[in-house]
Amino acid sequence: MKESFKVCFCCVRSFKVKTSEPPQEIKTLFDNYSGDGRMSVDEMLRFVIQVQGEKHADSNYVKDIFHRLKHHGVFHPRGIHLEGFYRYLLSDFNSPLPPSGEVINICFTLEWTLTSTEDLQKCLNAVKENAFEVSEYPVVLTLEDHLPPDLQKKVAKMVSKTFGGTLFRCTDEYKERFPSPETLKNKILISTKPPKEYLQTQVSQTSTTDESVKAKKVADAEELIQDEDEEYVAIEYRDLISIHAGNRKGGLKNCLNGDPNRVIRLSMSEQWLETLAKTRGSDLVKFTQRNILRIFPKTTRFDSSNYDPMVGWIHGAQMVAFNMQSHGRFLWIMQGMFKANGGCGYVKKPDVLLSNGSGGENFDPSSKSLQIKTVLKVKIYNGEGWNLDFPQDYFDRYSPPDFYARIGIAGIPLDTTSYRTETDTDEWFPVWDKEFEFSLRVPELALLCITVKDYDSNTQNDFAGQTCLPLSEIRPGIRAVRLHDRAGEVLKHARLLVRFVLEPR
Ligand SMILES: [Ca+2]
Ligand SMILES: [Ca+2]
Ligand SMILES: [Ca+2]
Repeated sequence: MKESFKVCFCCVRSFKVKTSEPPQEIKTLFDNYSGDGRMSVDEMLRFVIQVQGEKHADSNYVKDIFHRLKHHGVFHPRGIHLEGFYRYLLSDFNSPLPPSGEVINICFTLEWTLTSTEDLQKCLNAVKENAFEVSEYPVVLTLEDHLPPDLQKKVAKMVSKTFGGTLFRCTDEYKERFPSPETLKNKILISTKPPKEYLQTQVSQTSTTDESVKAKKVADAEELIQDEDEEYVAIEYRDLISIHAGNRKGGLKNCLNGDPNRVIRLSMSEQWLETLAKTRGSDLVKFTQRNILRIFPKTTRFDSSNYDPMVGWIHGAQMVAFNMQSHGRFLWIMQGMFKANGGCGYVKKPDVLLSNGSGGENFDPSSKSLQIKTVLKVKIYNGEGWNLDFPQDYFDRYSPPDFYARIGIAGIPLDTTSYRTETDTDEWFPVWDKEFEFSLRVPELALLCITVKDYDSNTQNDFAGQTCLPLSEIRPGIRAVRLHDRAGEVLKHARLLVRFVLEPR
């Protein structure tokens, strides 16, 4: 078959069209695990256990796979052919992450002005109705308010009445130690105060392009900030607050000292974090063992771009605030991280951040002496599906796309690295057959990031899909890696066939 691109009235370029074909290694595996060109349930079970590493699989599991393949029209009662086997490998039910319940992403953008308590009531009702739709884990509501005491009382009443028993109230037993998300299941927590970063974000979203006007607005906004401990906070309102914001009056130098008598939430800008990470990495880790650390974007990000969330996570920061409206690598890393734990929105910190070394020392993500713990081998065989997701001339006007893949690790500095495949020129079904090896010191904190692009010699390469996967949950074996668009929405067809091997050292 041929594919034609019309260049002008009289000129047409034609390209031979291949289809998605099983790579040689897949054919060999099929031969090894099948007799007379068909793979039976028992043979498939052996493959699933030995190659895919699914030790607990049984024949019902394989029968279920066969059943699902019926919809692809590649099923035979006595076993599957090579085509069926290849379709199984590339199918949605052969994901590199463990199967989880369907996750619905709910994103609220709420703007409430003082003029209407009706709107607030609507918001509170919406939160109440949907808070535990996806997971039972707690919902933290940060009230970005600037209210006089009489209105605080009013809000306190509304919040208490709406949420009733689901509202978590911080009793004395929790003053020195935050309860775990497990204990807080089905609870709503209120966090304040009107954080500086909120005001700054508001300023940064104003339409003016005059930097001096913006700087003035930032200064004005900062002056408006009231300390949470100031007396005029209504008692009813204070009682609702279960996560108390600490203040940063001690400055950069003293902010990590903490308070032995109570746990706090500290908000710090990405710049503070970067400065502290350079010289006081293990102090940050220690601070976040007891307290909550929240990172927010620096005020000069007027374009709502994002910063690298890894810096916060590898130091144990529990909340890393993001601009969800701007796309790019850092947003993909954020989305990748939260694919873990069934996509419920909470990811447990690895032990390395919670426990101390034999000498009582805290983990330092920038240490140069960390030992290699795991070697990850990733083989990218090929890819398919772009011809179904994109128009013929989407990537190149007069020829099929020239795909290459970039594959890398986001993690602690020593683990962070990336490689790329060769470019497969003029091919909708790229074949790379290339293996990459990663030596990892802290695999618990690593994400595997893959981006596919169309190579262009004269212009910027075109984006063709991406994914980030939490390494801690990657299932070994040959897997179908689905790709997502810039915003993180999964593409319907585009996917890669990839083999993962994890070797402990
Ligand atoms: Ca192009
Ligand atoms: Ca091309
Ligand atoms: Ca191209």
